[in-house]
Amino acid sequence: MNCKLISVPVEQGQPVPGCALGPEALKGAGLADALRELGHEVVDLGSVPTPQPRVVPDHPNHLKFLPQVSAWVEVTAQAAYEASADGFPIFLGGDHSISAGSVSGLARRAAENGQPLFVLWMDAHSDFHTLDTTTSGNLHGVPLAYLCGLPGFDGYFPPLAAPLAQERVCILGLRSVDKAEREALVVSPVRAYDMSEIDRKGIGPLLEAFLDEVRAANGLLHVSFDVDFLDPPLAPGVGTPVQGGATFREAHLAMEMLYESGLVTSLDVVELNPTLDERGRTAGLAIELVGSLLGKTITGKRRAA
Ligand code: 6HN
Ligand code: MN
Ligand code: MN
Ligand code: MN
Repeated sequence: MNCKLISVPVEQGQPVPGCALGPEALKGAGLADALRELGHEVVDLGSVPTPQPRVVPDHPNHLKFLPQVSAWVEVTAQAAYEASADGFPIFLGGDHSISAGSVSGLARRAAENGQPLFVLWMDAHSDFHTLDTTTSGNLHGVPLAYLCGLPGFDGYFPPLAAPLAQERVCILGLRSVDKAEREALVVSPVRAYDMSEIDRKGIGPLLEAFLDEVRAANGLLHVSFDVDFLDPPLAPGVGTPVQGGATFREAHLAMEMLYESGLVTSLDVVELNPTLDERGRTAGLAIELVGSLLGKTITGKRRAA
């Protein structure tokens, strides 16, 4: 695989300083070497340059850094569109607002190629607020709603070349969903699996069913990995930790299954905040998990898909 590292050092979509240092922390902790050891080529495309704020109308809701985040979404979408011409793009955040850009660029590419794009959103949160429903005003809480074409983004976020088909989206790991998000998810075909569902059915069977659908549709699969998917004692270096997250083995199993499926074509790693980390353990675990997603196994043996 030709892995392309694209850094998007944005933290204005969330309230805690330090998240913009995520890409450097992942690279400094050896992400590229870990991928090269697995036999991949790695090119570091550097950082998306900081854009000028976009000119947007005033919004009645209190939204934090809307002109700045909207501009990052626009430039990240363009970077993603260009990078997805070939290879395996890996977007390093930055907060989860960057995925409003990465996924929209990938969706534009997929639509042009006539391929259905599926998205696996691994996250404690659903990020399914619209600009009208967010109560925090933190724009890392809205990317999935935007990508799915929910109303109210026109004029504020860049126009979407191709909204995601909601039935091709699966959220995994939920344990913090706000009231308005819950109301929107209940009437949406987005699959939203919370931790209770994972406890009952197991992460393996839930993920397998989604992968079967991607395979049957001959689709592309983007994985948007919010590090707060993981249980906070394992991964303390995040700005919005929520108790009761995925365990070490659940996370690895998911990544191993994703690799074995052969379906994943791109990845986001977001929300790592190295200033909240404990001696680099969250960055280290994130790198291990990306390794599992890209072919690392315990014994070195391959299992049949
Ligand atoms: N993330 N639902 C909360 C909010 O402020 O809208 C939390 C969002 C967290 C977003 O972790 O990417
Ligand atoms: Mn998120
Ligand atoms: Mn989250
Ligand atoms: Mn639902």
